[in-house]
Amino acid sequence: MSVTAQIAKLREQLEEWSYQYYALGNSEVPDAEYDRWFRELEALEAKHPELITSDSPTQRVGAAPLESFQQVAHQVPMLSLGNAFDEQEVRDFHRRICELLDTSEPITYVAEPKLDGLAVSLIYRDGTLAQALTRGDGHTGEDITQNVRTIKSVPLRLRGAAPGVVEVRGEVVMQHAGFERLNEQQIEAGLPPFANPRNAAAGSLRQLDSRVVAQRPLDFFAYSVAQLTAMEWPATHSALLAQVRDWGLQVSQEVKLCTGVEELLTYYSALAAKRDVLPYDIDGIVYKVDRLDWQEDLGYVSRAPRWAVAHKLPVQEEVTTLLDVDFQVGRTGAVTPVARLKPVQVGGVTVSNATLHNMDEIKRLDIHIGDEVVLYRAGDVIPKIVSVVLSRRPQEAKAITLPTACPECGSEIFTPEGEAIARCTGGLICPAQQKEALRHFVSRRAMDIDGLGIKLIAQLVDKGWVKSAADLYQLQAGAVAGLERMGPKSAENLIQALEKSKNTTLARFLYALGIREVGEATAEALANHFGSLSAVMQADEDALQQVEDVGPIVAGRIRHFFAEPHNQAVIAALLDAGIHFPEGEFNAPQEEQPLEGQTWVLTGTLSEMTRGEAKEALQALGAKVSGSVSKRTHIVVAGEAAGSKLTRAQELGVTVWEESQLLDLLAQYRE
Ligand code: I6G
Repeated sequence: MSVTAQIAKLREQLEEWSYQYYALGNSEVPDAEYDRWFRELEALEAKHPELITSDSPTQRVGAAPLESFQQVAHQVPMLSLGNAFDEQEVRDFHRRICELLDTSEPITYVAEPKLDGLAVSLIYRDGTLAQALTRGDGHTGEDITQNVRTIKSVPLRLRGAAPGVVEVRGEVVMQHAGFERLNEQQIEAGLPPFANPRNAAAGSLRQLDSRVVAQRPLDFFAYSVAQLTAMEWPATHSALLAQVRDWGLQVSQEVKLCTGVEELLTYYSALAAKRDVLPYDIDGIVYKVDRLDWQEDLGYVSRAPRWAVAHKLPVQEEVTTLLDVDFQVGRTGAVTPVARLKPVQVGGVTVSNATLHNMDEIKRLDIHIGDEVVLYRAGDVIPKIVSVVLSRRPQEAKAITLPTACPECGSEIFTPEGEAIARCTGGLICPAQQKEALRHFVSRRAMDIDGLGIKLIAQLVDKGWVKSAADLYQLQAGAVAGLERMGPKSAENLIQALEKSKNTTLARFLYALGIREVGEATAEALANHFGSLSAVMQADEDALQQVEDVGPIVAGRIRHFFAEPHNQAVIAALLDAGIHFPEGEFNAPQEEQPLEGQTWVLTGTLSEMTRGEAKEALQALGAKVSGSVSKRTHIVVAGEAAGSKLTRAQELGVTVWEESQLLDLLAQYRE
C-alpha cells in the first residue's frame, strides 16, 4: 500500500472511532488502540510532512500562541431564547403557538437540555472546519478556531456529504468529571480553582495558546444549524439533528420528541429529576417547534425565536452565610477545611456543608466566619464556595486558622514544603484515618460489605475493637449486637456480609486496600497485569510502570505501601481470615444474558425513551450497541427521522424494528 493510502486509511479509521465515540456514545476500541493508530499516523506524517493536511486528526493543536482574537461578523445572528420560569409560562408559550399557527393539528416539539456552557458557531466549508466563532454580542463574535480545533468532539471534517457552507451551533461545556480533575490539578499547582464548569470552559476558550486549551477537557454539543448553502433543508428540526449526528457531531442523548404541552411538562419533570446524574450542567430545557416550515411561519420577536423557549431549572448558585469551619481528617491524613453553612436551597437541594479544599483556598477567597458567600452545587460536584460578598462582611467576622494539632488524635498537623494540603502525622493511630480507611475498605465497589455504615465503623473504632480492616473479620455477633442501633438480627446480618465478602476478586481487594492514587481502574489494571497478589507486592517501580496509566508517582506509592511492615501484617491477617480471590484466571464467563452476542443499532429519534436509555436497557440484557450497521448487525431500531443507517440496514437486509417492538421486548424482560 502506498504511503498516501496508508495515511488515508489511518485517518479514516481514527475519524470513524471518533464518530462512534462522540456522535454515537460507543467506544468500539479501547483508548490504547486509538492511541496506537494515532501514533502510527504521527510517525508516517513526520516522515512525509508534505502529506500533512490541516484536517488530519494529528493537527488539532496550533503551533504558536495568538496575539489576540479577531472580531468576525456572524452571517446569521446568534440570538438568545425567551425564558419560561414556570409551568404557566410554558402553557402560555404553547397556547400562543397554537393561536399563531391557527391549526388543529397537534404540535410536535423537540425537547432537549440547555447545556450551561458557551454558545459557539462552527463553520464548515465543503465539509472541512473553516472557522469557529463565539457568540459575542450576537452580531459579531471572536474567531476561536485554533482553540475549538483542540476539542476532540468537534470533527475537523464532516462525515459523508456536506457541500457548501454548513454552520452548526452548539455549546462548549466542561463535563463534571473533567472539571473536578482540572480543579484538582489547579490546586496542586497552587493555582486558583475554577468556580464552576462554565467558568472553566470560558476561561479555557479565552486562552491565546491552543496548546493550553488542548489540555482542558472541553466538549461540544450541537443544537442547531444556522446555514446550509448547498443542501436541502430537511422538514423538521429532529431530522436536522439526526443529520448533524450523522456528520459526526455530538448531540445530547436526551433529545426527545414531545407532542403537546403535557408531554413537554412530563419531559421537564423527568429531566429535572435526572439533572443530578447528568455528566454536565444544564440550566434549563429548550422546547422547539419541530416543523421547520412552522418555525418560519412563527418567526421572531425582539431578537428571540417565537418557536422556541427555554424552561428554566432552579439555579445552581445561591448566597448563604458561613457559620463555622471544621477540619476533617481523611483516609490519607489530609486535613480538609469544611464550611458549615446556613442551610440553603441550591439546584433543588438543601446544602449546609461545602468543601474549602485547603488553607490556600481560604486565603485566596479571603473568607471569614460570618461572611456571606456564593455557593455552587451541581449534580455529583461537591458543593463549593465560589466567592465572598466582601461588601457585606460583618464587623465580627472571624479569620480562619489551621489547627496545629489533629482534632481527632492530637498529633501534629504538618504542611509539607511546597504543598497546599496539610496532613495529620498520626497515621493509622489516628482514629479519623482508621475510620476513613475502613469506610473505603467496606464500600460497595471495594469489599462490598453491607450494613457497615460510618456510624457503626465509628463505634467500632472508638471502642478500640477495630483498628485495621483485618479486625473486622474477628468481630463476634454477640458483641456487635450490643452496639447502638444494633440488635441480634442486624449483628448476624453483618457477620454474614463479612463472611460473603471473603470471596472477592484481586482487583477489588487491591482497590479496598486504599493505596493512595490507586483507584478502581488502576487496581483492575494491576490485577490484570500481574495476575496475583504476591506478584503485585513484589513488583519494583520499573515493573509497576509497565502497567497502563501507572507513572512514577503511583508506582512509588504502591511500592511504599507494600514495603510498610504494618500494611504487610494487615494483608497477612486478611488472608488468614479467609479472604480469597481467583489468581491468574480472569474474565470468568458470567451467566448468559438474553441478548448475549447480539449487536444492535439505534437510529433516529425515539419517542418513549432517549437513545441513551434504550442503549443502557439493551446493554443490560447483554447486547452490544453499535453506531454503524453491518452484515453482522442483528437488529436496527429505527425511530423518527431515521436516516442513512436505516437505508443501509435495508440494503443489507438487516431486520429493522419500530420503537414499539423494542418497548415490547424490554417489557418482556422487565416482568
Ligand atoms: O442558547 C441556546 C441553547 C440551546 C439556544 C438553543 C438551544 O437549543 C437547545 N437554541 C436556539 C435556537 C438558540 N439558542 C437561539
